[in-house]
Amino acid sequence: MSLPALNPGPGDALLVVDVQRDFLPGGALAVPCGNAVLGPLRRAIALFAERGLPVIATRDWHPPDHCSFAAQGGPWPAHCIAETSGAEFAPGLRFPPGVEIVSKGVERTPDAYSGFDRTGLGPRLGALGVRRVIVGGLATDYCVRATVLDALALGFAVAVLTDAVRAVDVEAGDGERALQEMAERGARLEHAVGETP
Ligand code: VGL
Ligand code: ZN
Repeated sequence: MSLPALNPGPGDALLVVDVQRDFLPGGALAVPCGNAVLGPLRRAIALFAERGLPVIATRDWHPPDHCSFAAQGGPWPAHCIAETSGAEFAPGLRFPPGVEIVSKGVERTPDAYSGFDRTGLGPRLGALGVRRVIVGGLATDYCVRATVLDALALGFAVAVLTDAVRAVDVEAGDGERALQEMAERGARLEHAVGETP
């Protein structure tokens, strides 16, 4: 027996947040068990593609002297520098031909955790007729959280795929607290997408 899964349809878009080499094991800012999101996201991407529903991938795309890096007094090691291998999407995600890529944090300052932050993503989703975003990726307590809270504030319905997110957990429990906060603001927590078996 397994739990029912979210069954996507018209008005839904899949939002894959920052699934980049630097956030995976061995990367510059590795999220613990970050590669656990790959299988669930591969399945979600395939299902959305099969159904002709939009798939949007955000990426952290920083200049080499980005304000969030330790060398500039920021909280993080250098990561996801534009055009470097660390900024590449995880190998094997298999995005569909029509995938839309949203780059964020592209200026030296300020940082941007949210995929909606000065990217045009909100209006773009509106133009696509999207009413609900289904979100997975990295990291639960930073870019997933910020992206989900912005989507809710903009009036989109949101489902977070709990099997398809992992947290940095700078403090133990950060990821769980972030999920709770997203749920309190109106996001639904769903374990996965797919047909109910
Ligand atoms: C992220 C820390 C710094 C993220 C990005 O994608 O969650 N976290 N930059
Ligand atoms: Zn970053």
